[in-house]
Amino acid sequence: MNRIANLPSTKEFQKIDAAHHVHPFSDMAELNQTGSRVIVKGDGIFLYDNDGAKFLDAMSGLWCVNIGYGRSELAKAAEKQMQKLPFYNTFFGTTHPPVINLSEKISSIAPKHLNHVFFSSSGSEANDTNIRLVRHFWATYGKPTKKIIISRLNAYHGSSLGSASLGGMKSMHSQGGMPIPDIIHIDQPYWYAEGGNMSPNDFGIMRAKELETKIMEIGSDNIAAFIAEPIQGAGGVIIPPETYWPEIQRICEEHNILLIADEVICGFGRTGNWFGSDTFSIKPDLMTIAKGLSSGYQPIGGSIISDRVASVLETKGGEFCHGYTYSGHPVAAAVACENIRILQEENIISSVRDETGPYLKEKWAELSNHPLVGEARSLGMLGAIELSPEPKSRASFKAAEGTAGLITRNICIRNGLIMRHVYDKMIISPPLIITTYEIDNLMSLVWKCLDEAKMVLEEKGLMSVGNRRTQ
Ligand code: PXG
Repeated sequence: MNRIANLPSTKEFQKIDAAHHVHPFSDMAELNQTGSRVIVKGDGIFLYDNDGAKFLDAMSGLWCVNIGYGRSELAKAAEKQMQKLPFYNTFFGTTHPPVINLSEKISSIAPKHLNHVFFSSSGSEANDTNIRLVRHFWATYGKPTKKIIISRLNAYHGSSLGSASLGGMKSMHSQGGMPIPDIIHIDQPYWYAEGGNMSPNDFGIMRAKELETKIMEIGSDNIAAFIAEPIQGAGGVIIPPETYWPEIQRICEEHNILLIADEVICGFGRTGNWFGSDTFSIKPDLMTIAKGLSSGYQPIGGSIISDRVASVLETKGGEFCHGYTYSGHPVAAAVACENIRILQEENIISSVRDETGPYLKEKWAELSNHPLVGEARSLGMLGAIELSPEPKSRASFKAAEGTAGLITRNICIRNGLIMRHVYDKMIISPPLIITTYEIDNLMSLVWKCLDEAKMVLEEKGLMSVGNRRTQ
């Protein structure tokens, strides 16, 4: 793509951006020195910047553009709805066709026992709703002491005060007085870094049993729910051992704890089924959704609620004093409906399950032969590479954590590949519409960037070994 002629120059854009725009999760002093990347267009799996450079977007924006960029059907759905009814609320006994259609549609694709949706505009808001909802549920049920929510270290559940407290990101908790009371964290099922010499399956059971130990310690009469992502996304695409989820499910059921599956990343096809809960046979009481619900074309999220929870709240709960101006926003809802139609009619999710997901898995696994790679794991359209100076021992780098990852990420961008780093993990989450041909192109870029990264790390003397994870 050539530059779009009538736009200001990149330098001009960057100057105004630096003067007036405060970016999320950014060190503004540092960013304003280098200047922001100005993205002006998306098409399929590609993005274009203001200078005409093309990038393969292996992150689907921020894990969300599941059907890819540039689908005019969604633009038309938004326009049509804006012309007819751009806004009306769903408070005070009112509703409208887009929110009715979307609630029904979501219920039809969600696991059978989940048939009720409370809408928000984001995953953070939906998780804040979940905190209030599970506590209100237990109070209504006659067990008001059941208030504590158990989550996991290195989980990501959003950035608002409630949802960031649910999350287990230490860097976030260190700013702004978090976590809020009655939220506690247990360890994560991250075998590569924390499993030592245990087998992944033994490790999975051990980490699940930590939940049971915590419940015994605090007393199930004080615990409302356990929340977890089927696969941790922002924490670094951490795919749990296969023993983990069945054990978690057993523990939640036996101790009468609600289970919240945070499907903000895993939902809407990313793991090759509609939800990560389908892939791992999880039976949650609540699911958090956002991102892929509209493929990111509109800000919309929600909590899908089980029949059991909904029936208690509907028969005995009275008014749930909670809601957002934009709960069930008509334009966002119309766009989400159109997105789900496309996912269904174009068999996008079954292609991930049967064709492109297995293809990516095979090609991605080959990366474990690269001398800089300690592990290459993937599932559906999610993948991670653990960078290591000594792959055999799953060793970390001696340099500060994240140094090698940042260098590799910058090399990727210079080569036209958007692949994120989480400390020294490289991660991908490509649009679900990526073809096998495009996966081949993605893989050759990844190999090239890893080769280059190894060279640069060697040149800079950054290949010294830190901790070995196995003896
Ligand atoms: N739950 C999960 C599992 C998420 O991944 C949220 C909730 C919050 O959603 P909203 O729509 O409020 O952002 C998320 C969001 C990253 C990154 O750096 C990941 C997210 C958001 C921003 C950055 O990987 N995930």
